[in-house]
Amino acid sequence: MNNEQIDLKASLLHYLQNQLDRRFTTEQDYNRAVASAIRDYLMPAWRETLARHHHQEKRHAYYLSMEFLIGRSLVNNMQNLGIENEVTQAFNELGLSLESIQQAEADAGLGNGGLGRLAACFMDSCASLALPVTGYGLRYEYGLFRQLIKNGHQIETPDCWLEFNSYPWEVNRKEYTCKVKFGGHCWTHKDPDTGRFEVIWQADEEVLAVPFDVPIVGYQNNTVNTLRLWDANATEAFKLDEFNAGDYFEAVATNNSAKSITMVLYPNDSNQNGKTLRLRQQYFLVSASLQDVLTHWVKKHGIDFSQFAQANVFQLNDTHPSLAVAELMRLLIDEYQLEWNQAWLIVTQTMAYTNHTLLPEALESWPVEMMRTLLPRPLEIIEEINRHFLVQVSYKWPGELDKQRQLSIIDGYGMVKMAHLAIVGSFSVNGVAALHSELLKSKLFNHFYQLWPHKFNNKTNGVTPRRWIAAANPALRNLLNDTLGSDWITNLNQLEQLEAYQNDSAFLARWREIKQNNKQRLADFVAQQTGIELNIEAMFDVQVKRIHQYKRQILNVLHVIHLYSQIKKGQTDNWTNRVVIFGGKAAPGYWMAKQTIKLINNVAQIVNKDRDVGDKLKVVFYPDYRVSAMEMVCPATDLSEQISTAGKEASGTGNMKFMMNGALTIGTLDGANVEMLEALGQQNFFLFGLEAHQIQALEGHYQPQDLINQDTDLQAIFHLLEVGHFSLFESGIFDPLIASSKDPADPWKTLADFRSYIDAQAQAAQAYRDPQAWSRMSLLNCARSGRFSADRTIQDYNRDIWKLNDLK
Ligand code: 26Q
Repeated sequence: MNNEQIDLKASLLHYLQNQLDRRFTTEQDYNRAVASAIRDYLMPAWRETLARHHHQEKRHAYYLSMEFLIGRSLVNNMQNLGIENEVTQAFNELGLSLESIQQAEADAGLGNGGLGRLAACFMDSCASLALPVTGYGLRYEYGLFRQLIKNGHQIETPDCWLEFNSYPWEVNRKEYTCKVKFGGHCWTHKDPDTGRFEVIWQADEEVLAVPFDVPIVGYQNNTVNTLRLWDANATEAFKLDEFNAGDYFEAVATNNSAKSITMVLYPNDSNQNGKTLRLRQQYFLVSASLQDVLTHWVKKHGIDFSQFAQANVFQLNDTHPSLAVAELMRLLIDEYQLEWNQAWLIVTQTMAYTNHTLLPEALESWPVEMMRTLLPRPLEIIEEINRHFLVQVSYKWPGELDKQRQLSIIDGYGMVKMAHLAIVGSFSVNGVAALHSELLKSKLFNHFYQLWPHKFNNKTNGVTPRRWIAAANPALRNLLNDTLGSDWITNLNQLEQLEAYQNDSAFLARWREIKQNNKQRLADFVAQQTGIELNIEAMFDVQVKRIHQYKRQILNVLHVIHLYSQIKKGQTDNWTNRVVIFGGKAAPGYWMAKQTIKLINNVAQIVNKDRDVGDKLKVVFYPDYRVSAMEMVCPATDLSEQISTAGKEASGTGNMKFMMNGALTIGTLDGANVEMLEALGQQNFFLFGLEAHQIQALEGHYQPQDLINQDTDLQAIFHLLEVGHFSLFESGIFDPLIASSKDPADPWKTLADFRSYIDAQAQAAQAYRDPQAWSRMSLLNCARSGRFSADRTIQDYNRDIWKLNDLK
């Protein structure tokens, strides 16, 4: 302990004794006390990291994201600080259980799914690699909704994760508050002194952006990076105006309209909803963050921006923050008097865009007229960027007007295409898995690729082994430490050394014992939550992720019904018992996804209460799936379901968490599955289904009814569904779901992959019957997961895009 550091136990006691009445101390109170003590403890390292960033004239990267799906922080922060033993001991001495206090921490659910969790994993890796990277996001008062299941239906309730409107890990930095403009109009004015034409944006609303900083602790390296989350507030000036006018209620309403910007996270993850409030959120994030960076720059360098592009890089997490392209132009030109070309050079040398989806319905576009009302000046700049850009297009393809039409940032329907803005304004455009990046070049952004091939690159996703192995699976962590030493935590390729044990039966028995214990932990939790008793000798077959048609939970359900129907027919020779676990949230407005949840629950009801079925098959819907749920689920999984329609899942990251924890995968050649298979070899992966190009070739020729006619298993399944076996008193409720999978226009081609999926499932069941062989494959999955560490991903971003020096 260096002298600046505080005595943890004394500090903990201090926070505990500040409770006025100990009789009413709850686990939340203990949690807050220990979090506060640890936050104090990490303060010196945080301050030093900030000072290093400030004093060293080095490049700095900013990760701009509408989502950071952090989850809980206590265990991770203790682990990364290396103070687990000290804190545990202090707790023991106080007669308290650390375990239950850990569970009392609410998940910080400031994200929907993969994209938001990726941002959180990246923050961990950047800090652990001592890279100067700051995250910028929004401090939503309500994170992703909590999911209740009532009568099999999803019910959404608000996620009040901020107890008494505060978060123990954050620090309010109100001294860095800035103002963000909305609405009003612009006019041009000639500066009488300089003769320069200037645009004045007279806004009719200004909102305060108040930063709250969250520490991001690097793994035992004295580095604490910053995640800065903005909270929206009404400006005093506006309130005063209203009060002077005597309208008390109007004043309060103004306040509410400002506050509403960071009130709640939009809960759709693959569909844009076009709401004005979402656009306000996006601009609020971008404007506050860029002002923050520029203010800091000007304090240090004055208004000399000649070195700005050498010193700063912005990574845009999807198009959600792509207004940054226009906003950086605006600030440089309107606030700091740069010329258009100077400013454009800076923007196009500092912006880098990551795409996370190929689904057309998820590509963002905003009506020009909505932008004109809300963001008149940024819109003018976008229009000007587009004019310059279309000239470039016309040089590349002279006379080809359709090229201009296809590439234009503003389309013929008066919509601003945010991906086009992001590509035009960035020096780097990347996808998140090899296949995905190839499809971006050959399909979605092909014309842009022809124009600027050098911009396009791939950065296969990864996940942090600190959270997803060391913290989530302590038994595995201990085994790895005992066997390999502890270097794997920061150098995941070290896991390769596990291969030496692949034929060691004693080692494989320990391997299996860890899995069985983790399954018991999950089974206990499921029993307590749902009353369903699980037998841990059964194969735990898990699909947890957002509910979406492209992810094909329905295909999994068809398999479950197939198993059920086999059991009912007595076709159970060489049977492998299974527990099939589903978890995930549906966007509240996505009716088909919500029906899927209902179907899973109805099937579970029928299957679980059937005495003929018993332990042969159990079906569980795990309610309110979230980060902390995955921490319990992935170490307990035998078989991981990664069954999206090929060409639709950009990468997937849950697939990697399962692999690291020794689950085998049943999956299609989609997203990062392709690279997992490459690392594993076909013998260690249950591959099925059509490839992306075959799915495309099916377009226009897909005949699901023919597939049903050829397949008696499919017929049996549809028979049960259609006679209402799973909807006895809810006649017809699943008709639309059934109809969509039988529709020749089904974009997800579920039935095209049915037969090969059922066959792959049978192989998995067969393989599970040989525990030693299964454990060997399980071990190889872990051993070969090294390249899916987010540390590798971040090193790739840094080598090719950010070019930062580490500050070790
Ligand atoms: C857009 C506009 C308006 C409202 C909401 C949205 C919105 C919000 C979130 C659109 C998309 C998202 C999230 C997308 C997402 O999570 N994509 C996933 O990103 C992962 C990380 O790269 C990939 O692994 C997954 O394949 C991809 O689906």
